[in-house]
Formats: sequence, C-alpha cells, structure tokens
Amino acid sequence: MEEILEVGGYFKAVEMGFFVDSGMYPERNGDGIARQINGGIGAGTVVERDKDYMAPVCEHFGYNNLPEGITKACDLIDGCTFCKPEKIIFIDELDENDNVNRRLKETETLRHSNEIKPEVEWCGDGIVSTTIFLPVEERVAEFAAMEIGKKMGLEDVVVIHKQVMQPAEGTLVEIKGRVPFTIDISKLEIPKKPEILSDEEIRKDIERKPMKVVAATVGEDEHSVGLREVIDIKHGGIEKYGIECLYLGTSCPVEKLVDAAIEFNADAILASTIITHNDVHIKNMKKIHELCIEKGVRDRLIVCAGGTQVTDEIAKSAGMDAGFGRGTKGNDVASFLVKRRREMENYEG
Ligand code: B12
Repeated sequence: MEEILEVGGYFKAVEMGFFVDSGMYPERNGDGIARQINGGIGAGTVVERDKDYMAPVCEHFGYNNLPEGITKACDLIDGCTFCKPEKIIFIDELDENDNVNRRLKETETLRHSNEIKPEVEWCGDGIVSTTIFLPVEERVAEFAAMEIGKKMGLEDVVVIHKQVMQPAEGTLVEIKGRVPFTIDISKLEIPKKPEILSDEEIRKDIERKPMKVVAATVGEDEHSVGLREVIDIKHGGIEKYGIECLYLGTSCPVEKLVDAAIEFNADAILASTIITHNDVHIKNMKKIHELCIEKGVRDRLIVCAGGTQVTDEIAKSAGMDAGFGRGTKGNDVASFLVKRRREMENYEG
C-alpha cells in the first residue's frame, strides 16, 4: 500500500506493472500486467453521444432524443424488426442446401404449433446437456460418457466439460447431444397450481383462531435454509401472518417432531427433507404420517413436508396433506394451512 501511495496511487501502480502474477512482495518478476493510463489499446474509442442523438428503434440503451409526441421510437419507421419481425430481410445465401431459409423451414412447425424441442444453439435444435459422474479415470470416463449418451438415444454426442473430482473417486463429465423428437405441450398433464389466499384473508383467519406449528428439518438433514425461508418473518415466512412457529432445528428425529407437536398442541407439523439419497425423503414423510396415526393425532394435525425434490404428488402419496418444492413462499404455505384448517373444521369463512 505504502509503495502504491508513493508512486502516485493505484492507476500509476497498474501502469508500472506492480501487480505481479506470482504475488511475491517486494519481488518484481516482470510478469505484471501493465496498462497505460493515457493510451494503449482502446484509448479514445469510447465517445460521448451527441446531444441530438436519435435512434428509431425500441430496444435501446441510454439517451434517445425522440421528437415531440413520439413515445414509441419505431413509430418513426413504421415498426422496427423487434416489433415487426416480418420486416427482417434475410440475405440470400449462395449455398442452396445450407442456408437460413432452409433452416427456418425445418423449424417452422416449432414456431407455430404446440410442439417444442429443447434448444441451445438455435431454435428447436434439439440439443440437451447432461451431467454424468463415472467412477473411472478421466479418459475412460470421457469415452464411456459418449457411449452412455448414444445409449440414451442422443445423436451427435460430444463432451463439453470434464472434471476429475478426486482421482480415487472418479470423473464428472458433461455431454451434449441431440434428441430427434418433439413434445406436444397441449398433451402434458400438468396439475393445477393451488390458488393462494390474499395476505388479508390469511391474517383474518389467524386472528379468528390462532395457529401454532412445529417445524424442523428431519432425519439427518442439515439443510435449514429452505425451511427458515418459509417460516421466518424476515423472509416473508408464515410468522408474518401471526402463525406461531416452534422451530426445533436441524437433524431432528421424526419422533421428537411428532411428540413436540402433541406437547405444544400444534395445529400443524412442517417437516423439511431435502436429501433424497436412498429415498430418505419419502421414508421420512411416511414415518411422520405413521407415527401420527400411532399416537392418535393424525386426524387433528395438518402434516406437510417440503424440500428441493418434494412435490405435492410425492408428499401426498407418502401420507402428507401437502408437499412443497422449490420456490415455495411463505404465502403458499400459510394459504394452504388456513384452507386445510377450514376444511377440517367445516368452516365456511
Ligand atoms: C446450502 C447447501 C448445503 C449446506 C446447508 C446449510 C444450511 N444451513 O442449510 C451444507 C454445506 C451444510 C450442505 C451439506 C450437504 N449437502 Co447440500 N446443498 C446446499 C445447496 C447448495 C443449497 C440448498 C439451499 O439452501 N437452497 C435454497 C433453499 C431456499 O431452497 P430449498 O432448500 O429447495 O427450499 C425451498 C423448497 O424446497 C421448500 N422447502 C424446503 N423445505 C421445506 C419445508 C416445508 C415444511 C415447506 C412447506 C417447504 C419447504 O421451500 C423452500 C423455499 O422456497 C443445495 C444445492 C441446491 N442448489 O439446491 C445442496 C444439496 C441440497 N446438498 C446436497 C448434498 C448431497 C449435501 C451433503 C450430503 C454433501 C456431503 N456429501 O456432505 C451434505 C448433507 C449434510 C446434511 N447432513 O444434511 C445435494 C442433495 C442431493 C439430494 N437430493 O439428495 C444438493 C441438491 C447438492 C447436489 N446437487 O448434489 N448443503
């Protein structure tokens, strides 16, 4: 620092190549990256925009001096190519087999139908990438991964990344390849997203009848961030509606969670189960459900679970009242708790 100040500051120090790659001090190894303050590549190439600068296009950064009365810049030219893509004139290409018109023709149905394909490089190229871990050394892993890609039905498989995790463990390989099929999105069976009550309605219901929940990450699960996010007031969690939360921490045995719910006379159990190795999340959920039955409290307790790989469908089939996955917010959970409690007490609202 002292030396930098002595020569006249940071920029002067850069110019003098102070910052050597080796990071040794006070040695100078001649490998510093020196940049001239007033000159060098790029100097003077950034110019200030003229005061009357005007561009008749909509997608525009910075100052645009539009004539009075004009709010949409491209009205001046009867629409820019963002607003009217049909105005794009493709340059005639010399190759009659490999040109933009042919390529656009190939993907025409994808642009005007319910059919979709994955894409990476251009519209509907069908490219997907997949990560594979293999317990073998780098070169073997690379060739094995390509073979796996082909067996998975991918075409034109190439390796796009590889990394030795630990020589004794193996290699992580990322491949990309093409799928030849399309998916018709109109034929997908997508469960409806539950409707969320307004903040006001949730608060009113909690005022009408206070609600208590016990919560924990269960088993050997130490992932607390997600659960805290749906509970804590500072993250917009259910506390903000006045729901009382007893948080039992992480790696909580399911027995302890159920016992605490009984002792605390809670309305609901909230279990977080993030790790899914050996289907431990499903086992945890089933165990909570069964314990509640065993202890005679299943009918009066709302039991739900959440986690990165938990879905409403998975949770319900493991005995939960509901399941919450990625992106869940406090209002999703509070809304469900209020609705479910109303159902249980036949309350019409
Ligand atoms: C941070 C993190 C950790 C931290 C956790 C710190 C902490 N205090 O939470 C540490 C470093 C401790 C950790 C350790 C491990 N981790 Co980790 N970790 C992560 C990471 C990077 C982020 C998790 C996170 O916080 N997400 C952000 C929150 C907001 O999202 P969320 O958890 O999904 O929660 C939301 C929803 O799921 C839902 N939700 C969650 N719980 C609940 C509960 C209820 C009741 C409700 C209603 C909703 C709900 O709402 C939340 C808010 O939207 C993920 C990778 C990832 N990108 O997801 C891996 C990940 C979860 N970890 C993983 C693994 C394997 C481990 C270890 C086993 C690694 C090891 N070999 O040691 C250990 C296990 C330790 C243990 N005993 O639990 C794997 C799990 C794979 C799997 N599904 O089985 C992941 C997916 C990484 C990976 N791709 O391999 N991890």
